[in-house]
Amino acid sequence: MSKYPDYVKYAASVVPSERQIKWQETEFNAFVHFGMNTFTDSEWGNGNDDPDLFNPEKLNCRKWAKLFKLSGMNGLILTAKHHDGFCLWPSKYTDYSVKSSSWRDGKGDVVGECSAACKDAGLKFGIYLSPWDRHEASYGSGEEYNNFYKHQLTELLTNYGEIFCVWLDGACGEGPNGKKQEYDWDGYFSLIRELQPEAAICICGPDVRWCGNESGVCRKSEWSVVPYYHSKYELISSESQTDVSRPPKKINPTALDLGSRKQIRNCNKLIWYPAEVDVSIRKGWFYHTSDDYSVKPLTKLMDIYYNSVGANANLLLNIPPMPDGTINERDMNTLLSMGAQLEIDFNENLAEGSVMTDNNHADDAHTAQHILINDSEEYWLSGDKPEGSEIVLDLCDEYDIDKIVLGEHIRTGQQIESFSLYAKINNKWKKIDDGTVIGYKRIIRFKEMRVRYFKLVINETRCFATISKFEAY
Ligand code: FUL
Repeated sequence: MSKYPDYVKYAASVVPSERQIKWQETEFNAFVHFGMNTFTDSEWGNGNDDPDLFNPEKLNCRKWAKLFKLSGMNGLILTAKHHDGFCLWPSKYTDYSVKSSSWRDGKGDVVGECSAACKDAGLKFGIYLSPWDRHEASYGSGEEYNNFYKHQLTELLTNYGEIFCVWLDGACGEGPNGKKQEYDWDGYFSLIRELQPEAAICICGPDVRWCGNESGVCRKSEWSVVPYYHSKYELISSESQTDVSRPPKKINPTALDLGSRKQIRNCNKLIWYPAEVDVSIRKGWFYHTSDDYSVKPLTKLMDIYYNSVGANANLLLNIPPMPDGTINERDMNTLLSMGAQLEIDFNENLAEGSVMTDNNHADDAHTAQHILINDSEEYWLSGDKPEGSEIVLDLCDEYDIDKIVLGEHIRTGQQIESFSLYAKINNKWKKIDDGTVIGYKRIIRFKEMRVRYFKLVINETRCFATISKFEAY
């Protein structure tokens, strides 16, 4: 009889879809909250503002895209429509859009300009389309509104090239007497799948999980395999924001562990549901002059990066443009220094061209040396008894190192449950760190030390173990 309980074997067999892998590989993306709220100095507009207020005189999405690219980002998600219902593209299905403003004589299209700018800059492009719509008269009617929403989705998913992500949030601030709309989530999802099969449906959707707060942190152990019910839209909506003045700052203390053995033991359906951390560079999601002094400093942004991208989650950092359509100098300078810092931090992988050995591998095609081949399909795979496996990295000389980057070959699932990292100091192995989740990426930071050898020990796994990244900086 196998030593692994069935529920562990089941968890070990859950793998990501290709679209989830592609999404995960984007790692760090920009969120752009821009719309009517930008001009009314608000966060949640009521849907009754004059379209003429929308007038971003100096809008040039190429400048946004260039800045985000220089900041180390790989994609951009634009709020095509926020809760107030004002559309940044000339939708055929409502007049509450750019076409009713005198901006560019009603011929402007922010979504079009932004998607073209992203394409040119080599960024992926995604859309946020708020299901909650405070302007649309059919909102609350049920089917009529669902059809309206699907028409808008269709416009966005057919006219603007490849979309890598559709970001749906569950926020709704309708009070007890407000209009309640029964969203046809399943209908939305199948339409997205039909029109853009590669697009990840995030947050109120089956592909990507919200980390549970808006302050830029994820869990210490951010499992990608979690009980299926975490992806149920009723649950996600019920936990979403209902009050504009109270953005969720902390992860619900009862939801700090989603995927350990304890959480999955009695669960009959599991899902690959990786986490995303969304946070604004400023206090608000939209631009407010009064937030100009709340721009997060570089050190904070770098911590957020290491605690998300470095902890098996993607980072979606919001940068809200000003009413003239440009990005404030403070945000711009901080972002540029973040891009430069990332370049410095990951300037040269000193593990390249070095030697990796192991005490256990499945076959000759999966020895530790395969980790060093620059191809995500080359990886180390444990043989029998993965617990206690060791991989030794020999840098062939001593270097000053302060970061090790590890990654599992997630295409074969998430397996590692506990690991330890050692460095050889004065001929003795010294433990640098212990951890649980590695997943797609785990960055371990420590005080700089002069080292030639590192050793990774796999203490516990689900059914086997893989490593596809072991880098030193
Ligand atoms: C929330 C919204 O209510 C906020 O305004 C913002 O768009 C955030 C990203 O999602 O649910």
